[in-house]
Amino acid sequence: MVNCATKILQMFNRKLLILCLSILALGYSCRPDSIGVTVDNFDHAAQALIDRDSLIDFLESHYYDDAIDSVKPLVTGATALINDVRLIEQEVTELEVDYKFYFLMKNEGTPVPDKGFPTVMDSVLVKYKGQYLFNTEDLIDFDERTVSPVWLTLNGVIRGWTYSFVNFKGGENITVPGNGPITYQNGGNGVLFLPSGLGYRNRGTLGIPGNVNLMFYIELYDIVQDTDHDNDGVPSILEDPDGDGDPRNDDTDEDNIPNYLDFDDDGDGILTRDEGGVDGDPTNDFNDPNNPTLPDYLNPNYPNSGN
Ligand SMILES: [Ca+2]
Ligand SMILES: [Ca+2]
Ligand SMILES: [Ca+2]
Ligand SMILES: [Ca+2]
Repeated sequence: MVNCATKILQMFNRKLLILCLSILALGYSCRPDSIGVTVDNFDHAAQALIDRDSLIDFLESHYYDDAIDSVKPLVTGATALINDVRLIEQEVTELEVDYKFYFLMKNEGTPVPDKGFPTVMDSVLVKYKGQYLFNTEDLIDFDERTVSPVWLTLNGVIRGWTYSFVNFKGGENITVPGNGPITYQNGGNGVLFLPSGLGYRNRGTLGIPGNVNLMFYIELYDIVQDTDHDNDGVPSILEDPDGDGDPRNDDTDEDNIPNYLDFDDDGDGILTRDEGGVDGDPTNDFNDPNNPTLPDYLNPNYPNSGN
């Protein structure tokens, strides 16, 4: 946390600070090397199987009541969530464990202007309400934000959120200029059903026990397209030189600051944004004849030496 705070102060980036505090509110530190995850001897694969069964039990024994926008115990004549045509199942591998998670897609979202889907690194403006499944019957509220939306960044929240929100789009900002509350219409809207392994895992967090499945009512209002955490001209989603889709694990100059938070990605003393040529885009400059496929901003030998 000391490193994180120092970096944030160095960045003088108020928005990032707000994001970081929001992440902390969700029970996560912003240590970039291991966001919310600690190595332990817990059998996460076994827990994933337990969670898979209990999530399916829950989806078989509950339904979504459209009239009151609420998940309720199944009643005669209602369609169980597991059979609801709006329920989508996805699989993901996280830290070498296979997980299934589910979401009820009520509305995908109709953004105006069209910003498309967020990436796993983008900032999102959301409203949500969270509950955890105490058992297959009982839901416990642990969080509620129904008054005003909050900005979060999808690389810094529980992984179930990261993987779910990329399926939704934002809406249209209809806030009255000058004095109105922030108001959106036609945003993405759904309910997430997440195994503990994509939530707070075996450790839990403030107010949430370990090994509990989570349910969230979510609304996605807006996104920051091509979120650029370090404002160096390279969108965070592209600061992924190893190409595994996860920019959190890339640190070209090995200074313990991942590239997406690093102003000088190759550590050559020249800021990445100053290695972007006339168009300001660092991703399309390849000037080292000895290494013509490596962009200058990731090449510590260009332009300083070795040429
Ligand atoms: Ca960047
Ligand atoms: Ca990566
Ligand atoms: Ca960078
Ligand atoms: Ca540099």
